[in-house]
Amino acid sequence: EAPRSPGGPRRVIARYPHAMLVALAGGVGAARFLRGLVRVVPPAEVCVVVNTADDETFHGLTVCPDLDTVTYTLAGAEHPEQGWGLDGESFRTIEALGRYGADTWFRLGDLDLATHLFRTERLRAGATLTEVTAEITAAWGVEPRLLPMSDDRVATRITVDRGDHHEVLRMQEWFVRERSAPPVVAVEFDGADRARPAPGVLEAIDAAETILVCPSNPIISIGPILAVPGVREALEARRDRVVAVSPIIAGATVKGPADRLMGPLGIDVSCVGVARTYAPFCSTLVIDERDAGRAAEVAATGIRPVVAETLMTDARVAAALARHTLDAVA
Ligand code: FO1
Repeated sequence: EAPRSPGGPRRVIARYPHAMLVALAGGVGAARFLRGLVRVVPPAEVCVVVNTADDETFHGLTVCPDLDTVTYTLAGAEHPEQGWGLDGESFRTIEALGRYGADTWFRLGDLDLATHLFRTERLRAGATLTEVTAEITAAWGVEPRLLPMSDDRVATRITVDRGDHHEVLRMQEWFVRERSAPPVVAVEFDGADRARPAPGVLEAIDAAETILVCPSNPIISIGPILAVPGVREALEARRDRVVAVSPIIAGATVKGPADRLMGPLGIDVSCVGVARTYAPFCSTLVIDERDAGRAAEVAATGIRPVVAETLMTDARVAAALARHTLDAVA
């Protein structure tokens, strides 16, 4: 008999060459959702395709915020309020760097630095980001398979309005250094057109029973994943098996700058705007109870709306949301 798990009977994994559930993920919102998901399905059946267009080089180190946020959260080691970085973190090294006049606005924690040192050295030695990510997740005891969307460099560039001129900022410059304040004019994913999906990404989407789009920023978290050639097409081919969770509740973001990006790019800051954006590749959208009154508008975009509590105040709510999301396409 198959071993039991809290999520019900384990399915026979050996029959499936790839993980049965694929999740497309950005940072904090996705990580919280995935923490719920692994409570209701066997973690080893989950493959997470993670945005890497927020990645940046700081002090010579390759920092991959979304990969690390998902890893630390699934390991139960994340900073509970921030959502990113490690619990109980200190910042002595970054503060000491300030003595030399180095940039300190991106707060790399003392313990977090170990991850960036290890990753940078392994990449320098010739490992791919996919390989290093597998090593890092294994070291943290994280069971789901984490795949960067690509091993090739893709970088989000945000054009902002400075009043008398436009300026192109790197994602972390706009988001962290400038606190998402400068008005957005355009968003581009530098390198996306030449990027190849990381090994296993398209295969996992093709083989998945269900593909989940986590409650992440549609523009700068899910957008870059879709921009990697082949990914959007792979999702379109599986559209009836793709289900998303709206990251917008009652016209506002829970965390992060989605509202500062969607509006200027002509996307309604609502679950309806998310529905319109996702409709070409997604058949079902989980919207929040507070948005139940907009279900008909969502349906009119061609996506089937399903109403649930989506504000993940703790892991128990996240698990219930994951269960609802899976049931929505059962
Ligand atoms: N976010 C901040 O708002 N301020 C920071 O100083 C900061 C540092 C940081 C260090 C490592 C890391 O993995 C993430 C960090 N983040 C910080 C979060 C990061 O900017 C965002 O999680 C994503 O890029 C958006 O998903």
